[in-house]
Amino acid sequence: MTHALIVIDVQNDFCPGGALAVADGDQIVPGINALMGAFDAVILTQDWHPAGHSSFASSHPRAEAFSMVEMPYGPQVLWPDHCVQGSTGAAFHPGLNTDRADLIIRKGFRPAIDSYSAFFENDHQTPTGLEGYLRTRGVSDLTMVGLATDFCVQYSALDAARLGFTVTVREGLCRAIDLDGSLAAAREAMRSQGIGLME
Ligand code: VGL
Ligand code: ZN
Repeated sequence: MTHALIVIDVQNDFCPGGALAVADGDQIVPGINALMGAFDAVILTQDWHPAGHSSFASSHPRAEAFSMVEMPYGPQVLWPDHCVQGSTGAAFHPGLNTDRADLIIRKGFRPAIDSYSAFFENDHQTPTGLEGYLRTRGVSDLTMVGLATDFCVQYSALDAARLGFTVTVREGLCRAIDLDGSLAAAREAMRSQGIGLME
C-alpha cells in the first residue's frame, strides 16, 4: 500500500488577513507539518489564477462576491480576487513545510474555468494530471487536509473516491468557508461516497 498526503491550498489568501480568508485557516499548519513524515508521498496543491479570472466577482459587471453565476460548465460561486499568480496571497503559508513536498500541483490557471479539485477542473472533465502522477507512483490511498473543507478539499476527495482511491479526510486539519450550509452538505456528500472522515 502506498499512501500519499494531499495538502490542499494552504496559501496566504485562505488564511487570516488574506483575500478569501478561512476562519482559523492558519491553525492547521503545525499539525499538517507534523503529519508529513508518516506518508510515502507528500503533494501540495496551489490555487493559481491569472488576474481577471472568470471566478472573480470583479470580472463580472455588478456581481457581488459570494453570489452565484451560471458558467458554460455549470453553477459557479463568484469569489473575491484571490491567489493571483505570483502574488503574496498565492504563496504558501510561510509556516508550511514545503521542503517535504514531492510534487506541487497548480490549478485554476485557465481563465475561463475554475478548478476546485486537485484532479479535474470544475467541468469535471479537464484533468490536472494528478491522477496519472499518483497511478504511475503506485499510490492507492490518499489522506487529504487543507483549505477549504467544503470547496477544494471536498471536490478533491469526491473525485479521488470516484477514481478508485481509498480516501480519508482529516477534518481537524481542514477549515471550512461554510456558505449557506456548504460544510454540512460537503460532509454528507463525502460520507455517502465512502470517504473516511477522521478528526
Ligand atoms: C478555494 C474558493 C476558490 C479553495 C479555491 O481552496 O477551497 N475556494 N478557490
Ligand atoms: Zn480559487
